[in-house]
Amino acid sequence: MGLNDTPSAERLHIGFFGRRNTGKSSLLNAVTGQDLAIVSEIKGTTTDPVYKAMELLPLGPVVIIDTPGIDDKGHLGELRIQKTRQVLQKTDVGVLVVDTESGRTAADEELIALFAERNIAYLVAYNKSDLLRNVPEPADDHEIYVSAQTGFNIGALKERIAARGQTSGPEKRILGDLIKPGDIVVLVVPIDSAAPKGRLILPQQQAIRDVLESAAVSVVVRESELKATFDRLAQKPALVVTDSQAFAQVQADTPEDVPLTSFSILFARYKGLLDTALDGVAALDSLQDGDSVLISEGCTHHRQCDDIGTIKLPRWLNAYTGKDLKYTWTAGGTFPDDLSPYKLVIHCGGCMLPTREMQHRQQMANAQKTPITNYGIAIAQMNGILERATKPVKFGV
Ligand SMILES: Nc1nc2c(ncn2[C@@H]2O[C@H](COP(=O)(O)OP(=O)(O)OP(=O)(O)O)[C@@H](O)[C@H]2O)c(=O)[nH]1
Ligand SMILES: [Mg+2]
Repeated sequence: MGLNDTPSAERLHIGFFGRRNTGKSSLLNAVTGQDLAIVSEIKGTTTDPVYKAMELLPLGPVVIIDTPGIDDKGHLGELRIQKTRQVLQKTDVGVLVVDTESGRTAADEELIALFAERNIAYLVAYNKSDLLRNVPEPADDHEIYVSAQTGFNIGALKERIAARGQTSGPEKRILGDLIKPGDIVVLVVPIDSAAPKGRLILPQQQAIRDVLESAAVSVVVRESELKATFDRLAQKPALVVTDSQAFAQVQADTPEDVPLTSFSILFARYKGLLDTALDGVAALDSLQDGDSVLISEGCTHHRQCDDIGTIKLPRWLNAYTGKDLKYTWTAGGTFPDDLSPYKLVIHCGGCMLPTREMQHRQQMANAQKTPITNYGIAIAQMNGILERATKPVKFGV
């Protein structure tokens, strides 16, 4: 991924759902103005979800998702629901496409219930309204009458999707709100055998970008060069941000009066996950012999995270707690519905998962009263520097 690409997790994900043949694929083509999806009069043309990243005005960078139609039997069936849930994990705005002539059915109501369950903003698009003699007034602002065929109301639909997708509140920053123009921020990036060849990982890229936007100065170093860097800088850094894996050395080499935090803490805050993760980490100190810990990763292809999750974390946890713990691992889109077997869930930072999905996993854990924290915060706790590392985000620098 290049620096100029909007990361997938940051794009607005728009999913088209509905019964077979209602015109989901046609509507997707109309909205994007491109022939992306195959359309036919045969029911069940789209067989698997299709994801397409693109720039779409007035929405900006988006991912458009076409989904297979659900059947007309009025009941989604367990497998369909499972498949739909997988797409819903990634969906920010759901467009339920209904054939205007046949209207809404029980299957549509089930889909609406699934949107509601996950707090997903949705619209009901009554398609094929070219076949109606009179287009009725929508019942409420969830509904819109459209025609993929004639283009009727397609512009309005896009605007409504944009309105639904807008997150309220002030724009969130990774660290830009903590620093001033001209500040020096030292970013500590270990380059070990598990680091990706030839590039930086996404959170590092995003942090550098945010420093640039603040007209501040980023100095990017390995932990082995940190000490010498302090000696050379004429201006005291406003903040040091480290990869959690290098905590031990970085905290030793960073003068007490220089604020120190980690990428994982900054991103947990950015995604609204920090408070729960800080509550959850307390469970580390009450683990007993035989307790089970779930270690969850958001993707399946990050060697660096894999190395931390499967090897380093268990080793550190065993040493820190002195207990005989049992470990379970999950990776990628899977996350257990039932968390009751676990005394603690330690999740990766989720840099490749949509924020919505990370929040959903936290909510599941909260609802089941299972403590949940993340890799970086657990590592800070085990290194005895959680208090120091959270100070900059709690009290500023
Ligand atoms: N009259 C009319 N026909 C439409 C409209 N939109 C789609 N169709 C027709 O409806 C049929 C199904 O369209 P698709 O876009 O393949 O429907 P789909 O919901 O993606 O279907 P599956 O992938 O099979 O679930 C095709 O014959 C389209 O030409 C519309 O706005 N008006
Ligand atoms: Mg289709």
